[in-house]
Amino acid sequence: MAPVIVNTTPFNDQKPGTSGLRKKVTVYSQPHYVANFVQSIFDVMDGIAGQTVVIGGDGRFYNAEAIQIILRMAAGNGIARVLVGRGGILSTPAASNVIRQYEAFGGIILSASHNPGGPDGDFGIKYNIGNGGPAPEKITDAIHRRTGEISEYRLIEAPDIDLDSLGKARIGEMVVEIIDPVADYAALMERLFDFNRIRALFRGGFRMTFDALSAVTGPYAHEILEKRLGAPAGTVLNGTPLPDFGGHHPDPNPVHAHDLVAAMTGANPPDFGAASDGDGDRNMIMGPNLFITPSDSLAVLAANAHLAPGYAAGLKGVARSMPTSRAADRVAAKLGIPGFETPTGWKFFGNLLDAGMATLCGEESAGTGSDHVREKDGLWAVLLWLNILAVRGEPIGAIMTGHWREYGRDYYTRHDYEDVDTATADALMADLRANLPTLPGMAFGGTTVDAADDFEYRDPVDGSVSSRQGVRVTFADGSRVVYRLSGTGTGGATLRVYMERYEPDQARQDQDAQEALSGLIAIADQVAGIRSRSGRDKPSVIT
Ligand code: VG1
Ligand code: CO
Repeated sequence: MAPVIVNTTPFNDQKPGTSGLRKKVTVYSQPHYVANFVQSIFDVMDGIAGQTVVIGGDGRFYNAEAIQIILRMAAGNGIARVLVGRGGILSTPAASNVIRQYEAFGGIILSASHNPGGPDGDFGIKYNIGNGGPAPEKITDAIHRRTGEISEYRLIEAPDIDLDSLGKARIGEMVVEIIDPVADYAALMERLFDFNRIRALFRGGFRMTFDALSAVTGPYAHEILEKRLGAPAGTVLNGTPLPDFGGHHPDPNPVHAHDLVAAMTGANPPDFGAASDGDGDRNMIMGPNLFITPSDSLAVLAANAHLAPGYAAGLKGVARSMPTSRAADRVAAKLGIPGFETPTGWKFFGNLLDAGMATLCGEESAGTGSDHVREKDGLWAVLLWLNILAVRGEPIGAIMTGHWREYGRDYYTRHDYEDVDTATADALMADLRANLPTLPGMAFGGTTVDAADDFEYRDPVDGSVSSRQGVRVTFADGSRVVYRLSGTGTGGATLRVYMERYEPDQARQDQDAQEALSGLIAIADQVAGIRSRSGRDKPSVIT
């Protein structure tokens, strides 16, 4: 069957950000918008014809419509076989696993992750390469260039495929296989973790709450936590994926995961609480009346990973994104393994994982993962915590406190100023960058600036350089402030300010983070003039 060639003209806004191309549904549903971007991916990915490609998404509004378009286009571009999660569903880590397990050429993941969904919400498309991970910058840059030149796309005209029934169908020559989105992923988790031990933990009365935020992890959590591990029914909250996430903002932080926070606060809360995000790659971890920062979580997981069968041989290295606290570095140093600092976004971990230089990776934004796939993985982090809790037999609060006593505590907070006028945010960053040479030596609130730079990363595997990744200011007392603009938003600009201070004194490790960091928070404002320039007197979100 010959493909139909459709004439088109470029859109000037198809530049992928930190994690794919995210736009409002109203932008994505314009005629040709999905097709232009997807054709640009196919045009850039030499050799994709004749290959297997994986397609799945987080189930948000427009997921199924986009998949039907992409399937016709895949057939029109000579793809031999497409694997699609039933219902169009694949969590991001599950998609990464399917790409690897079936040795696919790559995958197209439909998600705007932690951004809200629904007709007025966001949608996104991301391309992952054959290692299962997000396409590196070289490829996303090439896709963006292609979107500026595109003049036609190809498709095979065919009726919609039934995405809800397992099995095979065809579009022209191309085979479409609808697969179970959970089975392969659950089997991988059983190989990595001691399910018997975790089952025994639950049998002993251990209680947990998992908030799926009406997003993609519901079916995974029901199957793994309640069915395979025997956690009581009701452990999973908001476990049915909904196209608008039931109105939730599917971002697992203390502000948006309010059901989890409510369940974990007060008298007699469960022993352990967790939440994931829209596409299942993030995790939020709580103990009874206790929020564990993602930076601390990465450090504790690195220090204890050997207690899980999949990591019994030890770790090769630990990598964290630049704004993530340095708590993980302290664990790496003690273990005598390398610690890496990469720019924000999971795509920068891929080379380190492929080269066997790092085993665990993490970001302050609630992303943690390992070399089992090439994406961050929310449920994986929850299961690693459960495995550690089962083996150590201590409450999570005691494990956290013990960690601080051993390594010291890196007090940490991130302040987000959302929906700031783009010109204002750009000018603030430009002025910060312009002031970098004069900052060192300047005094602020009892301390002085030690060093200031704009983070540049040189990939140790392929030598590629990524510059302008965020302004870092370190102070003589060892504290640090990082400023960067978000690359995942779809309206205005979001300024992220990351602050941390190391506290080695055991007697001072149990304060509230906002109080412990109040001096540094004031300094961060002084250095960049956030309040005066943005007109905001406080951040929109504090995590
Ligand atoms: C944010 C986070 C970053 C994360 C990215 C994608 O990016 O800060 O750590 O990798 O989202 O996560 P930004 O550019 O907005 O700061 V996900 O779970 O939304 O795919
Ligand atoms: Co996500």
